[in-house]
Amino acid sequence: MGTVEPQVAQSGDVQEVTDGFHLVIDALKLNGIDTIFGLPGIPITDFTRMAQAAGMRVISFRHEQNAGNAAAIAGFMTQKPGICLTVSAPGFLNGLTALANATVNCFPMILISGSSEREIVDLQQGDYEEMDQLAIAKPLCKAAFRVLHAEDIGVGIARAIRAAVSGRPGGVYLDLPAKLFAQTMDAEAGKKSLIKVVDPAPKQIPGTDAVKRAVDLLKGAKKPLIVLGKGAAYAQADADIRDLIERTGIPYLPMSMAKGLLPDTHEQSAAAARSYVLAEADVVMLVGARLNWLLSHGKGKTWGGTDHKAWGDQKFIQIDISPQEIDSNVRIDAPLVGDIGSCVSALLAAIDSNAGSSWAKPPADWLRAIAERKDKNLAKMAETLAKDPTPMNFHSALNVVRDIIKANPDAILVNEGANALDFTRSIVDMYKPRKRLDVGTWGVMGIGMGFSVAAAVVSGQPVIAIEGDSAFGFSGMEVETLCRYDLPVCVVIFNNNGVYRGTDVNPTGGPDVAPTVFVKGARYDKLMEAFGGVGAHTTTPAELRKAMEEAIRSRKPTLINAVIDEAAGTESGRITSLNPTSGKKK
Ligand SMILES: Cc1ncc(C[n+]2csc(CCOP(=O)(O)OP(=O)(O)O)c2C)c(N)n1
Ligand SMILES: [Mg+2]
Repeated sequence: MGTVEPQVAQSGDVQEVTDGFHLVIDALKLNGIDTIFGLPGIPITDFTRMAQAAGMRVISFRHEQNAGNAAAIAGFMTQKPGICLTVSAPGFLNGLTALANATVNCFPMILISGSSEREIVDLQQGDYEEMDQLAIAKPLCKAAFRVLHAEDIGVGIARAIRAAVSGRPGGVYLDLPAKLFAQTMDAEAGKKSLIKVVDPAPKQIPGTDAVKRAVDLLKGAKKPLIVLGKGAAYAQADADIRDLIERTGIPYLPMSMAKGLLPDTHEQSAAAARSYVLAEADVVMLVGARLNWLLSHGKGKTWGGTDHKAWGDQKFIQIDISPQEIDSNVRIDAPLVGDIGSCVSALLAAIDSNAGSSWAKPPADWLRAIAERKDKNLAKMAETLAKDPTPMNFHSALNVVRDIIKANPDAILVNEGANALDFTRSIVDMYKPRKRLDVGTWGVMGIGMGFSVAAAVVSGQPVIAIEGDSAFGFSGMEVETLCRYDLPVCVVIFNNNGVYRGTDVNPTGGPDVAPTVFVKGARYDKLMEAFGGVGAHTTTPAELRKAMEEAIRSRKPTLINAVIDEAAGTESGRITSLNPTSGKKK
């Protein structure tokens, strides 16, 4: 229990007192939270010092958005809310994008912001960094709280933790006004006011009728398919999920951050036949995957519909912790609402009692049709990867990354960009759960260095960040953070001189370059060298391989500038079609 200097009470007795600073630290520690990602300043500078003095890991960033992204992904990796700590108004706003992104992605995090004096803020009298932060945060996160009195800190932290991790996880805002930190109270009473949260993310057991409905649908399927989302990865029910897939023999598709839940090389993976299985499957079981844009909203031609809005003929089973997710885009025939661990184990039990060891594998012609397409596509891919063009392109560079991850399956792969994202996702196999961290539901740029810092801090494993040159720019200054904490992060920048490609020209012929084009031939490796890390400039797969192997071996912060053919990418990578095109006749 942190206390401040003893004070002499009116009675003359020496009274141990504590204060807001220490109560917040004690409340976090009591709940097993040992790391804070943040950026100091008024009113939280002393707080960061005291937290460090109390044995917490305080990781300071160069911009709050990166601290927020770090907190969010730490939450995803650990199932404990990641903590981001910011100063008032501008610091808070800088952290807010990460909070909103965490909420959209169902990552548990708590954004703790210091705030200015309530009385002045509420009368809008112009305080230092005045802003009604609570009101602004509220619509962008799962829950938002403010604590005004030291004796309420325990409750405030407990509510924030529960809101972040229970049910569907998400972002929580906790507003701590400057005055709160300085408040004092009796140390013993303070200690008693803290709450160690019991069972912060209670199991949610699915109903037996819902389980039966799902099993019956699966049993009758001629062309079943399982889609694993990042909710399935978050659940840490890895063994049961694998068991379910292997015992039923049903082909599965991993969404991006579910890659590695089973090794991507697993024979039941249908990833290399994605468009075929989505259009053809007759029963699709979604496990922690939402039917959002990433799955074409469960309808249209992707799903065998006759036009872009038409529903296909398949039936859906959906495992999700949130009842409101069900029927959000198309009809869900068998909703299975509960936490993924409980749902999957209930399914396994039902399958056992239903069929014992005699659960029939899916019809052979379905498996054969998938295998044929897979083999064809994988052979085509192998051919492309074997090429060694000059200049290096996404494929020849990623052939190297693919080998490095295969040799280092515990390494964590962070990935952002457009082409740099899409090609990496499809080419680089993952072998273990929660090793691929990327732009998620929004396709947001800027997660790169925040995710990398957190991944290294939380896991101690080497991190490889595959970054588009544009994507990297959003958080690039954090290479100093990588060096400051000496983190085993190898940043590889796929440098194609711009957003999507480096070949656009200004149609006017004027001196400004096109909006998508950067300084050509930039040497990002020198940025890392500026802070004492290792920089490498590579133009061939052989050079890239050598530099990556050295980075993994040395565990030194490394930045590899990988020069990629500036004409190799496509507009927006795989999602070109989402760009609006004018209906105006030319
Ligand atoms: C916060 C944010 N701003 C802008 C975008 C739009 N955007 C999508 S991908 C991308 C960058 C693509 O370029 P790069 O990272 O160099 O990848 P490349 O395709 O060139 O490999 C941008 C700016 C976004 N997704 N998120
Ligand atoms: Mg680029």
